[in-house]
Amino acid sequence: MDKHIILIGAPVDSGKRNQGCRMGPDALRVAGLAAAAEALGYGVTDLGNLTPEAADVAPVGNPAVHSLAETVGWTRTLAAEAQRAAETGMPVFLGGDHALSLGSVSGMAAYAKAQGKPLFVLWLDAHSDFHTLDTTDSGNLHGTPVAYVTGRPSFTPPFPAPEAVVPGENVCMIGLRSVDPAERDALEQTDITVVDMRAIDESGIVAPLRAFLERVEAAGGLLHVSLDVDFLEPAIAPAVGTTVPGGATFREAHLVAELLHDSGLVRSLDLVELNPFLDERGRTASLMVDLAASLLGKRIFDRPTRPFTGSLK
Ligand code: 4U7
Ligand code: MN
Ligand code: MN
Ligand code: MN
Repeated sequence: MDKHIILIGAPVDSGKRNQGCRMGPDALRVAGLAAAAEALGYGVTDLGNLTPEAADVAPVGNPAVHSLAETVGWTRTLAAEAQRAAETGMPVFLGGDHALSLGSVSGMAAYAKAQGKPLFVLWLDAHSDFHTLDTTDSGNLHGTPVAYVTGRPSFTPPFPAPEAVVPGENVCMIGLRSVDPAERDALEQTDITVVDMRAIDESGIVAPLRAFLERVEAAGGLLHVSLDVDFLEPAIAPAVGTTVPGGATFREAHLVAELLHDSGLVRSLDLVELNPFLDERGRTASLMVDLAASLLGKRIFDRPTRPFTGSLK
């Protein structure tokens, strides 16, 4: 298991109106994800691109919600695949828009529960994705997965009741800079850790990440990382429909990935919201692959993790 990666193509494009994320999994493959993992000593199994099971759902109260049946189908398919794949390796979900995390995270939560361990979730995103079916004005379901997996109301039915709910105290969001008022009000009622860009600017990105990782470690938890392209500064990662200025820099993002690797805690990963239709010569796909490689152990110098003191020996 330790050094085995299962690539799960999840060309989910139902979570928002602008299309193109369905091309994400293949762009991540073309950018060399499997080869990068193999170069780091991992065995790689690629399950190819999945298709959502058919779902028949009654309409919900909020008329803005769209592509509901397709998203429910994806959630069932991906939750089941997460549990299966986790038995043999580290599932890496190739998105696809962020609606895929309705399935990947709920599936990993069910897997963790079966292992008798708590699931923790690190949400790297400009957005909190904390809308319920009732509060979303856009009706875009890629803005809802954290609400679903933490057990907020409104989802069930039509979504399957999660086998295991992720407690808010097990969730840490880093990179926030676009949170809707309804999301903010709801977040304030939870124990979710929120690290917005202002906090990062004032205190740096390392301290809050380390504090969270220490909690995961102390609890003997499994960590799922969900990386939304819009976590990154749009100038370096343009291939996303929901750009918000002021994102994580190249260096911050790599540092996060390297610290995650060093923690040894990451059990599963989403790479989401890549829209290759909006990319420039593949640079966003390449950056996402490079970050995944850092998270899997790629480093510039093979050296102890203590700070550089003037000698590489
Ligand atoms: B993403 C938004 F209104 N909150 O609900 C919404 F700002 O997965 C954006 O993080 C959601 O990219 C973004 O539509 C979802 C909007
Ligand atoms: Mn998101
Ligand atoms: Mn986002
Ligand atoms: Mn987005």
